[in-house]
Amino acid sequence: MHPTALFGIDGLLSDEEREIRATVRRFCDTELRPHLPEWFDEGHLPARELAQRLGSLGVLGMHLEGYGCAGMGAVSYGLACLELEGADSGLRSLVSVQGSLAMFAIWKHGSEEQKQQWLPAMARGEAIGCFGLTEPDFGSDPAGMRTRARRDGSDWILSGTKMWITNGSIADIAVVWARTDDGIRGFLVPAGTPGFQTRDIDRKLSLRASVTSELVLDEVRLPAEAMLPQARGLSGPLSCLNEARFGIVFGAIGAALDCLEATIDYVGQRQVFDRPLASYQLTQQKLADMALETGKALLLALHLGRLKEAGTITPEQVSVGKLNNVREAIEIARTCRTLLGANGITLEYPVIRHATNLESVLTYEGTSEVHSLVIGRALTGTSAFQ
Ligand code: TGC
Ligand code: FAD
Repeated sequence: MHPTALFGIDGLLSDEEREIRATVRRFCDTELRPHLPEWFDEGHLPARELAQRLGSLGVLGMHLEGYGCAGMGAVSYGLACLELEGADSGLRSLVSVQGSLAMFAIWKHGSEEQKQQWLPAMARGEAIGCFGLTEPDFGSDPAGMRTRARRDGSDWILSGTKMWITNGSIADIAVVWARTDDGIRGFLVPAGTPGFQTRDIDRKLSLRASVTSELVLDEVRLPAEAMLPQARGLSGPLSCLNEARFGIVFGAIGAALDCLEATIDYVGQRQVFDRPLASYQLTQQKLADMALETGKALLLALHLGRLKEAGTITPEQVSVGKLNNVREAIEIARTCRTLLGANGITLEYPVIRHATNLESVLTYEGTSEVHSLVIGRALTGTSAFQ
């Protein structure tokens, strides 16, 4: 029995949602899964080619309305993230950063000209975006950012460094957040603008099938219309994070389920002390606990998806989902690894790849500690960040 069948999850989905899930699943099975061990091993992703295939699939900015985007519901988007992250967190990251961070920033905060210029091409995967908020010294606390934008006539001059930026070196357009005399503002920086350089972060042991880069802005001159007119203050970038965090609420379950499915299969085959590993009570207890946490996480994700579709979801509720589901997913990946024994440390099985990927997922889009403190602040009315 599939772990989600224990919870009757399919009955909670519409025909269209099940169809989207099946379509993305087929894409992952045929176009991604066969290549992932190699991409992960080599630390290389054919991102530009994949972006176009993901654009044809219709998942880039799929939850946005207009400008060539599919205008799907939140649950459909979540299920696509679940399937993609079931293949690899790096693939979900590519889609999250494109649709929920870069495209959403332009869709929500951009001018009509910026939307027309970038969104249709980004939805097709012909233009790739990245989102530069984090800096070397300011990750959890982006309010401290040092990247600065100053006026020179009607132009803007940007200087600073952004760190850990997904898709950074392959992006055609970078959404860069910078401090101005008027507070934090967002800017669209096209690749190749003089003074703008990127450098990939190599030797990662997590999210190896994903491009992660440093962005260096050295007196980058931009026209006035490069600024996102509707974003003012830290709430601008944080509003985008809500979108990407929501995708992770679903995505993390995909990684957990992929581990669990591989492990259920493995313990049925593996003989220890002359019996299948599946026949031992300790094994079954681990499997039952993991199935419970996976199903509970999926129910939580679906509930948050319905709140999002109703337009009532709050950032604190997204924090509840991100904290719980990533924390449980990483625990499940580690437990699955124990059941696979030594085989669990190789790329022959997806488990160690998901486990190491989830270390990044636990950290990015707000660390588990940041989300605990967001929830603590909501419960007590007192901020413990400082
Ligand atoms: P705080 O005083 O709480 O808020 C400042 C202003 O922002 C508003 N706000 C939000 N608005 C929308 N959504 C949210 N989630 C919001 N949280 C806060 C708030 O109302 C206020 O607005 P206003 O109008 O009154 O000025 O700010 P703070 O400095 O105390 O910080 C709060 C904190 C720590 C929660 C925030 O800084 C935070 O979330 N830090 C974590 C940073 C983070 O998550 N970075 C992610 C970078 S992108 C990334 O990791 C991509 S990974 C790739 C992938 O997704 O695959
Ligand atoms: P720090 O903020 O230095 O945190 C270190 C530790 O201190 C953590 O455990 C943290 O929880 C804890 N901590 C921090 N503040 C407190 C506190 N007040 N109380 C208690 N504990 C605290 N960023 C982008 O802008 N765009 C991207 O596309 C992007 N992609 C990423 C891709 C990858 C693979 C990774 C790993 C990161 C990416 N990031 C991106 C950056 C990511 O968002 C940051 O790493 C994250 O926000 C944490 O910041 P930090 O690494 O500087 O850790």
